[in-house]
Amino acid sequence: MNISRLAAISCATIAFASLSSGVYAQTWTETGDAGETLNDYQITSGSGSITTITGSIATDMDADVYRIHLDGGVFTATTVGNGTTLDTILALFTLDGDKLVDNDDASSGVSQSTITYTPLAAGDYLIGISSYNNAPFSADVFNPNFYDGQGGQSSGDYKITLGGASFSDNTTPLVPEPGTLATTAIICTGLGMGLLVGRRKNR
Ligand SMILES: [Ca+2]
Ligand SMILES: [Ca+2]
Ligand SMILES: [Ca+2]
Repeated sequence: MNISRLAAISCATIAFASLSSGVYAQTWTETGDAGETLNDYQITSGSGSITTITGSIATDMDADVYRIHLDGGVFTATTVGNGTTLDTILALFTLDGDKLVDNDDASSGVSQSTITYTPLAAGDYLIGISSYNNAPFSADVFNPNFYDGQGGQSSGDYKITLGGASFSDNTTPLVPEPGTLATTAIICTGLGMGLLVGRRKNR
């Protein structure tokens, strides 16, 4: 087999392996500022399980609400151990705005939060994060706000680790992590350079 053809096949194989090895971005990153009402929550979009939401409580009074799909088994969400200094509150709501569960501090001396909840049915729900003591409430069409916007005492970046959930808009094609593509590109570029040098030497 001609060596350049072999290199092309190698690159294709590496790219395919990257795509099929499950190295996908299962993270939703807050786009702009996620809303905190029934009318402007942010819809997570991707493919398959969602394992992480990252974002920012930009001011003490900021709160962010995201729409996710609960798969039907035990659902977990936590900010514990994720490197944030935010004093978080996590809350889970129905699409109608009813608050199902919330948590301020996961345990004594830990100001980050953990929720564990088994939904009656699989489906879409809303998860909210705020800064203590910007407390979560049930919302409805007459008062669509989940938070009163008072009492927040810290701000900064957060990372919510999720279990038992999928993207709400589960239609976006899988996208490999940028690092995987970059590695593939470097390997293939390296192969191409090697071939070029090899050819010049053979002249
Ligand atoms: Ca935000
Ligand atoms: Ca917000
Ligand atoms: Ca807390």
